[in-house]
Amino acid sequence: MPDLVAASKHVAFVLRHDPASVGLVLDAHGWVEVADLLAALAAHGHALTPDELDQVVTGGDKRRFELRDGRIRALHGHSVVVEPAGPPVAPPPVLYHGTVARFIPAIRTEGLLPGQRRWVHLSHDRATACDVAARRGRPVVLHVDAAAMHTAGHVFYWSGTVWLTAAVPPAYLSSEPQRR
Ligand code: HQG
Repeated sequence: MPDLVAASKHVAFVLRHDPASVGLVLDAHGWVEVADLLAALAAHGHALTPDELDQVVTGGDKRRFELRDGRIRALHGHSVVVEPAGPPVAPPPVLYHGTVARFIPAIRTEGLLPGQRRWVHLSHDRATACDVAARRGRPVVLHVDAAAMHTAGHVFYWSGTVWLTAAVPPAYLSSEPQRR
């Protein structure tokens, strides 16, 4: 039985960043045939059974993958260029971004940029943003005026777990009051 967290990380790596590492090519929306993925993983020493892949998709702490009609794709996190998972959606008025203090000076100047990824990832609630930030250190949560961005023509996508947008200019960001 493989470690399902490690398996999930590897499947995420393949479907988000480097399908060629196991000889796969994704379609424009990031899909690949499940049978092709399982064969490619097995051929590269990362064999998973269909049941184990199901557990990777349905288990874990959050929804990262979509299985449909015998195909699978990552829903967020891509660095490879793929079309967004769905059509543009009007966002809630406020979204949240969890980061850490060392990035704040650059974020104040440049806004939120996707960096290595295809999209900037935003959270629908503060608690989720804290969890995202805690991967890197003590969380700093920024509020995003998504309503104003939407009015100004910025496009948002909902992956089912995270909100995606191309970039967030600094004018739409605000810090929370300091808590003691
Ligand atoms: C920061 C995980 C300097 C940004 C999470 C973040 C999420 C800047 C880091 C998903 C900046 C990028 C994505 C700027 C942004 N200057 N730093 N102008 N703009 N940053 O990992 O949002 O578990 O690429 O604040 O839960 O942390 O993998 O993005 O700290 O949903 O499914 O640059 O990844 O999902 O880091 O995380 P990331 P993220 P999974």
